[in-house]
Amino acid sequence: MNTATQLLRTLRRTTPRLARTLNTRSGPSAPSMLIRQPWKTRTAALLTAGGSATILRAAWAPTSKRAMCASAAASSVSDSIAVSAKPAAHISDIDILLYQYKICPFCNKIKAFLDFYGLKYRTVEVNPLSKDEIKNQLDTTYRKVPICVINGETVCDSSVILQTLQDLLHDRGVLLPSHHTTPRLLAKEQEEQEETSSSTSSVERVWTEWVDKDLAVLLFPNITRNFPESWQAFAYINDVDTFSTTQKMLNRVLGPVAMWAAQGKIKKKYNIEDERAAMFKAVYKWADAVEASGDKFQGGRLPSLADVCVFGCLRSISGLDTHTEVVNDPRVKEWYNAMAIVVGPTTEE
Ligand SMILES: N[C@@H](CCC(=O)N[C@@H](CS)C(=O)NCC(=O)O)C(=O)O
Repeated sequence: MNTATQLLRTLRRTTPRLARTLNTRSGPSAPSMLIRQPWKTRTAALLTAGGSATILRAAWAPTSKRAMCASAAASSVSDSIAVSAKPAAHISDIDILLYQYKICPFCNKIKAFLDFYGLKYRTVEVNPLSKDEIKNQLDTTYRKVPICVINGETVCDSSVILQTLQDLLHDRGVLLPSHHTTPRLLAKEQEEQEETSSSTSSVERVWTEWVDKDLAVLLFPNITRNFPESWQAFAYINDVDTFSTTQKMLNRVLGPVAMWAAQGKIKKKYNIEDERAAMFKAVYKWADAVEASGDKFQGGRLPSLADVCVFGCLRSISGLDTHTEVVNDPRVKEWYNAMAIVVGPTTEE
Protein backbone atom coordinates (compact mmCIF):
# COMPACT_ATOMS: atom_id res chain seq x y z
CA MET A 1 0.00 0.00 0.00
CA ASN A 2 1.48 3.36 -0.92
CA THR A 3 1.82 6.30 1.42
CA ALA A 4 -1.07 8.21 -0.07
CA THR A 5 -3.45 5.28 0.33
CA GLN A 6 -2.33 4.77 3.90
CA LEU A 7 -2.78 8.44 4.63
CA LEU A 8 -6.18 8.54 3.09
CA ARG A 9 -7.29 5.53 5.10
CA THR A 10 -6.00 7.05 8.31
CA LEU A 11 -7.63 10.32 7.44
CA ARG A 12 -10.96 8.69 6.71
CA ARG A 13 -10.79 6.81 10.01
CA THR A 14 -9.72 9.75 12.13
CA THR A 15 -11.57 12.64 10.56
CA PRO A 16 -14.93 11.37 9.34
CA ARG A 17 -16.18 14.85 8.47
CA LEU A 18 -13.32 15.54 6.14
CA ALA A 19 -13.64 12.02 4.78
CA ARG A 20 -17.29 12.68 3.96
CA THR A 21 -16.32 15.90 2.24
CA LEU A 22 -13.70 14.13 0.22
CA ASN A 23 -15.96 11.23 -0.65
CA THR A 24 -18.92 13.33 -1.71
CA ARG A 25 -17.03 15.98 -3.61
CA SER A 26 -18.22 15.78 -7.17
CA GLY A 27 -16.06 16.63 -10.12
CA PRO A 28 -12.33 17.08 -10.19
CA SER A 29 -12.06 20.05 -7.83
CA ALA A 30 -8.47 20.82 -6.98
CA PRO A 31 -8.21 19.53 -3.40
CA SER A 32 -10.10 16.29 -3.98
CA MET A 33 -8.18 15.60 -7.11
CA LEU A 34 -4.90 16.28 -5.40
CA ILE A 35 -5.53 14.33 -2.26
CA ARG A 36 -5.77 11.13 -4.21
CA GLN A 37 -2.24 11.48 -5.40
CA PRO A 38 0.77 10.75 -3.29
CA TRP A 39 1.60 14.02 -1.56
CA LYS A 40 5.07 13.69 -2.93
CA THR A 41 3.91 13.78 -6.53
CA ARG A 42 1.35 16.41 -5.75
CA THR A 43 3.78 18.83 -4.17
CA ALA A 44 6.37 18.22 -6.82
CA ALA A 45 3.94 18.75 -9.63
CA LEU A 46 2.78 22.00 -8.17
CA LEU A 47 6.16 23.22 -7.14
CA THR A 48 7.45 22.84 -10.60
CA ALA A 49 4.49 24.71 -11.99
CA GLY A 50 6.83 27.70 -11.81
CA GLY A 51 6.28 31.36 -11.12
CA SER A 52 5.49 32.96 -7.80
CA ALA A 53 3.47 30.23 -6.24
CA THR A 54 0.77 30.72 -3.69
CA ILE A 55 0.57 28.13 -1.00
CA LEU A 56 -2.79 26.57 -0.64
CA ARG A 57 -2.78 24.32 2.34
CA ALA A 58 -6.08 22.86 1.34
CA ALA A 59 -5.51 19.17 1.49
CA TRP A 60 -4.82 18.76 5.19
CA ALA A 61 -6.09 21.98 6.69
CA PRO A 62 -9.33 22.23 8.66
CA THR A 63 -12.37 23.34 6.67
CA SER A 64 -12.22 26.98 7.76
CA LYS A 65 -8.55 27.20 6.91
CA ARG A 66 -9.19 25.50 3.60
CA ALA A 67 -11.79 28.09 2.74
CA MET A 68 -9.46 30.89 3.83
CA CYS A 69 -6.54 29.54 1.85
CA ALA A 70 -8.72 28.93 -1.16
CA SER A 71 -9.96 32.48 -1.19
CA ALA A 72 -6.43 33.80 -0.69
CA ALA A 73 -5.32 31.74 -3.62
CA ALA A 74 -8.21 32.85 -5.74
CA SER A 75 -7.49 36.49 -5.10
CA SER A 76 -3.81 36.02 -5.79
CA VAL A 77 -2.44 37.37 -9.02
CA SER A 78 0.24 34.72 -9.15
CA ASP A 79 0.56 32.70 -12.30
CA SER A 80 0.29 29.38 -10.55
CA ILE A 81 -1.09 27.84 -7.42
CA ALA A 82 1.00 25.47 -5.41
CA VAL A 83 -0.62 23.20 -2.94
CA SER A 84 1.84 22.47 -0.21
CA ALA A 85 0.38 19.43 1.40
CA LYS A 86 1.30 19.00 5.01
CA PRO A 87 1.24 15.26 5.34
CA ALA A 88 1.28 15.15 9.11
CA ALA A 89 -1.08 18.05 9.73
CA HIS A 90 -3.93 15.70 10.64
CA ILE A 91 -1.85 13.86 13.24
CA SER A 92 -2.89 15.00 16.66
CA ASP A 93 -1.58 12.24 18.91
CA ILE A 94 1.99 13.50 18.93
CA ASP A 95 2.46 16.07 21.66
CA ILE A 96 5.56 18.17 21.10
CA LEU A 97 7.07 20.76 23.39
CA LEU A 98 10.31 22.36 22.24
CA TYR A 99 12.70 24.11 24.61
CA GLN A 100 14.52 26.62 22.47
CA TYR A 101 16.42 29.81 21.95
CA LYS A 102 14.67 31.67 19.18
CA ILE A 103 17.95 32.24 17.31
CA CYS A 104 19.45 28.78 17.86
CA PRO A 105 20.21 27.07 14.51
CA PHE A 106 19.77 23.57 15.97
CA CYS A 107 16.34 24.47 17.36
CA ASN A 108 15.31 26.00 14.06
CA LYS A 109 16.37 22.91 12.21
CA ILE A 110 13.79 20.98 14.25
CA LYS A 111 11.18 23.66 13.75
CA ALA A 112 11.68 23.61 9.97
CA PHE A 113 11.14 19.84 10.00
CA LEU A 114 7.98 20.16 12.09
CA ASP A 115 6.69 22.97 9.89
CA PHE A 116 7.48 21.07 6.71
CA TYR A 117 5.35 18.15 7.89
CA GLY A 118 2.70 20.35 9.46
CA LEU A 119 3.10 18.93 12.95
CA LYS A 120 1.82 21.25 15.64
CA TYR A 121 4.10 22.05 18.54
CA ARG A 122 4.55 24.42 21.44
CA THR A 123 7.75 26.15 22.42
CA VAL A 124 9.30 27.24 25.69
CA GLU A 125 11.80 30.07 25.34
CA VAL A 126 14.74 29.32 27.59
CA ASN A 127 16.41 32.13 29.46
CA PRO A 128 19.97 31.97 28.07
CA LEU A 129 21.48 33.39 31.26
CA SER A 130 19.74 31.29 33.91
CA LYS A 131 18.33 28.33 31.92
CA ASP A 132 15.66 28.21 34.62
CA GLU A 133 13.07 26.71 32.30
CA ILE A 134 15.23 23.61 31.74
CA LYS A 135 16.30 23.37 35.38
CA ASN A 136 12.82 23.82 36.80
CA GLN A 137 10.65 22.00 34.33
CA LEU A 138 12.74 19.10 33.07
CA ASP A 139 14.35 16.15 34.75
CA THR A 140 17.67 16.32 32.92
CA THR A 141 21.19 17.53 33.54
CA TYR A 142 21.54 18.44 29.87
CA ARG A 143 21.87 22.21 29.60
CA LYS A 144 21.73 22.91 25.90
CA VAL A 145 18.85 23.57 23.54
CA PRO A 146 17.00 22.14 21.72
CA ILE A 147 15.36 19.78 24.16
CA CYS A 148 12.10 18.30 23.05
CA VAL A 149 9.43 16.66 25.15
CA ILE A 150 7.72 14.25 22.79
CA ASN A 151 4.67 12.52 24.20
CA GLY A 152 6.07 13.07 27.67
CA GLU A 153 9.56 11.79 26.89
CA THR A 154 12.46 14.22 27.16
CA VAL A 155 14.74 14.03 24.13
CA CYS A 156 18.01 16.01 24.05
CA ASP A 157 20.17 17.01 21.07
CA SER A 158 18.78 18.04 17.70
CA SER A 159 19.98 14.96 15.82
CA VAL A 160 18.32 12.62 18.35
CA ILE A 161 15.16 14.71 18.29
CA LEU A 162 15.12 14.58 14.51
CA GLN A 163 15.49 10.81 14.50
CA THR A 164 12.71 10.42 17.06
CA LEU A 165 10.40 12.52 14.91
CA GLN A 166 11.39 10.62 11.78
CA ASP A 167 10.51 7.35 13.51
CA LEU A 168 7.14 8.63 14.66
CA LEU A 169 6.22 9.89 11.21
CA HIS A 170 7.54 6.77 9.55
CA ASP A 171 5.36 4.62 11.82
CA ARG A 172 2.35 6.65 10.71
CA GLY A 173 3.26 6.31 7.06
CA VAL A 174 3.77 10.01 6.39
CA LEU A 175 7.54 10.31 6.21
CA LEU A 176 9.10 10.87 2.82
CA PRO A 177 11.20 7.77 2.14
CA SER A 178 14.28 9.90 1.49
CA HIS A 179 13.85 11.50 4.94
CA HIS A 180 14.26 8.20 6.69
CA THR A 181 17.77 8.17 8.07
CA THR A 182 17.04 6.50 11.37
CA PRO A 183 19.49 3.98 12.84
CA ARG A 184 16.96 1.27 12.04
CA LEU A 185 17.67 1.87 8.40
CA LEU A 186 21.29 2.72 8.86
CA ALA A 187 22.36 -0.87 9.39
CA LYS A 188 20.74 -1.81 6.09
CA GLU A 189 22.18 1.24 4.45
CA GLN A 190 25.62 0.36 5.63
CA GLU A 191 25.30 -3.01 3.93
CA GLU A 192 24.10 -1.30 0.78
CA GLN A 193 26.87 1.21 1.07
CA GLU A 194 29.41 -1.54 0.75
CA GLU A 195 27.93 -2.33 -2.61
CA THR A 196 27.28 1.19 -3.88
CA SER A 197 29.57 3.91 -2.68
CA SER A 198 26.93 6.66 -2.58
CA SER A 199 23.37 5.74 -1.67
CA THR A 200 20.89 8.60 -1.47
CA SER A 201 20.50 8.35 2.28
CA SER A 202 24.20 8.25 2.98
CA VAL A 203 24.56 11.45 0.95
CA GLU A 204 21.68 12.82 2.99
CA ARG A 205 23.39 11.90 6.22
CA VAL A 206 26.63 13.58 5.17
CA TRP A 207 24.75 16.79 4.50
CA THR A 208 22.70 16.73 7.69
CA GLU A 209 25.90 16.25 9.66
CA TRP A 210 27.48 19.07 7.69
CA VAL A 211 24.64 21.37 8.78
CA ASP A 212 25.46 20.71 12.45
CA LYS A 213 29.22 20.63 12.26
CA ASP A 214 29.96 23.28 9.63
CA LEU A 215 27.09 25.57 8.77
CA ALA A 216 25.49 26.03 12.21
CA VAL A 217 28.76 26.82 13.97
CA LEU A 218 29.57 29.50 11.38
CA LEU A 219 26.44 31.50 12.04
CA PHE A 220 27.28 32.56 15.59
CA PRO A 221 30.57 34.35 14.76
CA ASN A 222 28.83 36.00 11.81
CA ILE A 223 26.01 37.55 13.83
CA THR A 224 28.36 38.76 16.57
CA ARG A 225 31.20 40.41 14.62
CA ASN A 226 30.81 43.64 16.57
CA PHE A 227 28.73 44.96 19.43
CA PRO A 228 25.91 46.44 17.30
CA GLU A 229 25.46 43.06 15.60
CA SER A 230 25.40 41.21 18.93
CA TRP A 231 22.91 43.77 20.19
CA GLN A 232 20.72 43.13 17.15
CA ALA A 233 20.97 39.36 17.65
CA PHE A 234 19.57 39.67 21.17
CA ALA A 235 16.70 41.97 20.20
CA TYR A 236 14.32 38.99 20.27
CA ILE A 237 14.52 38.99 24.07
CA ASN A 238 12.15 41.98 24.17
CA ASP A 239 9.44 39.89 22.55
CA VAL A 240 9.57 36.94 24.93
CA ASP A 241 6.33 37.27 26.88
CA THR A 242 7.31 34.69 29.46
CA PHE A 243 10.36 36.68 30.64
CA SER A 244 9.89 39.21 33.42
CA THR A 245 11.00 42.81 32.91
CA THR A 246 14.10 42.16 34.99
CA GLN A 247 14.95 39.03 33.01
CA LYS A 248 14.50 40.96 29.79
CA MET A 249 16.71 43.81 30.98
CA LEU A 250 19.48 41.53 32.20
CA ASN A 251 19.47 39.45 29.03
CA ARG A 252 19.17 42.49 26.81
CA VAL A 253 22.35 43.97 28.26
CA LEU A 254 24.44 41.00 29.35
CA GLY A 255 23.49 38.74 26.43
CA PRO A 256 25.06 40.82 23.66
CA VAL A 257 28.15 41.50 25.79
CA ALA A 258 28.60 37.78 26.47
CA MET A 259 27.98 36.88 22.82
CA TRP A 260 30.42 39.46 21.56
CA ALA A 261 33.02 38.33 24.05
CA ALA A 262 32.52 34.68 23.09
CA GLN A 263 32.96 35.34 19.39
CA GLY A 264 36.75 35.13 19.51
CA LYS A 265 36.68 31.91 21.52
CA ILE A 266 34.30 30.25 19.08
CA LYS A 267 36.42 31.31 16.12
CA LYS A 268 39.48 29.86 17.78
CA LYS A 269 37.67 26.64 18.71
CA TYR A 270 36.55 26.02 15.15
CA ASN A 271 39.66 27.42 13.52
CA ILE A 272 37.80 30.20 11.73
CA GLU A 273 39.88 33.11 10.48
CA ASP A 274 37.58 35.17 8.33
CA GLU A 275 34.06 34.27 9.47
CA ARG A 276 32.34 35.98 6.52
CA ALA A 277 34.49 34.21 3.96
CA ALA A 278 34.07 30.89 5.79
CA MET A 279 30.28 31.27 5.94
CA PHE A 280 29.94 32.13 2.27
CA LYS A 281 32.27 29.29 1.35
CA ALA A 282 29.90 26.94 3.21
CA VAL A 283 26.80 28.55 1.74
CA TYR A 284 28.22 28.26 -1.80
CA LYS A 285 29.14 24.64 -1.18
CA TRP A 286 25.45 24.14 -0.50
CA ALA A 287 24.45 26.20 -3.56
CA ASP A 288 26.72 23.94 -5.64
CA ALA A 289 24.91 20.88 -4.28
CA VAL A 290 21.53 22.37 -5.15
CA GLU A 291 22.75 23.25 -8.62
CA ALA A 292 24.18 19.76 -9.09
CA SER A 293 20.73 18.27 -8.50
CA GLY A 294 19.54 20.08 -11.63
CA ASP A 295 16.31 20.98 -9.90
CA LYS A 296 14.83 23.36 -7.33
CA PHE A 297 16.21 21.56 -4.30
CA GLN A 298 19.26 19.55 -3.34
CA GLY A 299 16.82 16.66 -3.07
CA GLY A 300 15.60 17.28 -6.61
CA ARG A 301 11.95 18.13 -7.16
CA LEU A 302 11.25 17.63 -3.47
CA PRO A 303 13.31 18.95 -0.58
CA SER A 304 15.65 16.45 0.98
CA LEU A 305 16.04 16.27 4.73
CA ALA A 306 19.23 18.27 4.22
CA ASP A 307 17.26 20.97 2.36
CA VAL A 308 14.95 21.23 5.36
CA CYS A 309 17.84 21.32 7.84
CA VAL A 310 19.90 23.91 5.94
CA PHE A 311 16.81 26.07 5.54
CA GLY A 312 15.96 25.84 9.25
CA CYS A 313 19.52 26.65 10.19
CA LEU A 314 19.53 29.80 8.04
CA ARG A 315 16.03 30.81 9.10
CA SER A 316 17.26 30.93 12.70
CA ILE A 317 18.85 34.30 12.04
CA SER A 318 15.84 35.84 10.28
CA GLY A 319 15.63 39.55 10.78
CA LEU A 320 19.38 39.96 11.24
CA ASP A 321 21.62 41.68 8.70
CA THR A 322 23.59 38.48 8.09
CA HIS A 323 20.39 36.67 7.13
CA THR A 324 19.46 39.41 4.66
CA GLU A 325 22.90 39.19 3.10
CA VAL A 326 22.87 35.41 2.78
CA VAL A 327 19.33 34.89 1.52
CA ASN A 328 19.61 37.70 -1.02
CA ASP A 329 22.75 36.27 -2.49
CA PRO A 330 21.95 35.39 -6.12
CA ARG A 331 23.22 31.85 -5.61
CA VAL A 332 20.94 31.26 -2.62
CA LYS A 333 17.86 33.39 -3.15
CA GLU A 334 15.84 31.15 -5.44
CA TRP A 335 16.43 28.02 -3.37
CA TYR A 336 15.71 29.82 -0.08
CA ASN A 337 12.47 31.33 -1.38
CA ALA A 338 11.33 27.96 -2.72
CA MET A 339 12.08 26.40 0.66
CA ALA A 340 10.19 29.17 2.46
CA ILE A 341 7.17 28.16 0.38
CA VAL A 342 7.33 24.42 1.05
CA VAL A 343 8.18 24.74 4.71
CA GLY A 344 5.67 27.55 5.17
CA PRO A 345 5.22 29.68 8.24
CA THR A 346 5.61 28.14 11.64
CA THR A 347 2.92 25.85 13.00
CA GLU A 348 4.12 26.75 16.51
CA GLU A 349 1.26 27.41 18.93
N1 LIG B 1 24.72 19.03 19.37
C1 LIG B 1 23.70 19.88 19.90
C2 LIG B 1 24.18 21.31 19.94
C3 LIG B 1 23.21 22.21 20.63
C4 LIG B 1 23.83 23.55 21.00
O1 LIG B 1 25.05 23.74 20.94
N2 LIG B 1 22.97 24.48 21.42
C5 LIG B 1 23.45 25.76 21.91
C6 LIG B 1 22.54 26.87 21.45
S1 LIG B 1 22.64 27.14 19.74
C7 LIG B 1 23.41 25.75 23.44
O2 LIG B 1 22.41 25.40 24.02
N3 LIG B 1 24.52 26.11 24.05
C8 LIG B 1 24.64 26.13 25.48
C9 LIG B 1 24.38 27.43 26.11
O3 LIG B 1 23.74 28.31 25.54
O4 LIG B 1 24.80 27.57 27.24
C10 LIG B 1 22.43 19.74 19.08
O5 LIG B 1 22.54 19.40 17.88
O6 LIG B 1 21.33 19.93 19.60
